[in-house]
Amino acid sequence: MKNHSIFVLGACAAVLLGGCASSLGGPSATAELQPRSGSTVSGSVRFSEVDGKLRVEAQVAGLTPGEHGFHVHEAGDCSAPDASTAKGHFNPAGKAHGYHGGNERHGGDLPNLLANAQGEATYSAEVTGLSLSGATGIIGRSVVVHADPDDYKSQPAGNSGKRVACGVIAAR
Ligand SMILES: [Cu+2]
Ligand SMILES: [Zn+2]
Repeated sequence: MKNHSIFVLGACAAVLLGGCASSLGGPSATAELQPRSGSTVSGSVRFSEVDGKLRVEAQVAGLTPGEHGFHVHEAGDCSAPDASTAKGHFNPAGKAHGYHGGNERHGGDLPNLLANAQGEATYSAEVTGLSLSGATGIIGRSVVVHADPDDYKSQPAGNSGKRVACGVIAAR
């Protein structure tokens, strides 16, 4: 009788874990933003796949009010004080820098972050051309916040200025 009770408890635990995983909506990735270029910017970014697009959600603080360039960069290395080690925009399709909603763009080109008067940004966007893993995968790369707005046209990076925060993207 005792053995039977333990078996039932074990089966329930497995069902509970399965239910928990599905309610979280499948695999995702996160990046913790670290300040760079002498800034005090911090925050977190979450990535998940939704209907063939990549959903990007972020909560960022310590910004100057207004728009800030926001991109997935090629290298998962934020170690330099100016985040130059993150290299350029992630560009799996070999295209020019551009507007996130257009066809001629780097995969890593995201809509600008918009900070309020308190320097805080709450962000949610869905973009094509990126995924969690595979040829267009962002895991193991980095996400960078810039001092200035991305103008969505200047080459090679939208003239968005210094890199004020950087985070390496990791599967969670
Ligand atoms: Cu960038
Ligand atoms: Zn770009």
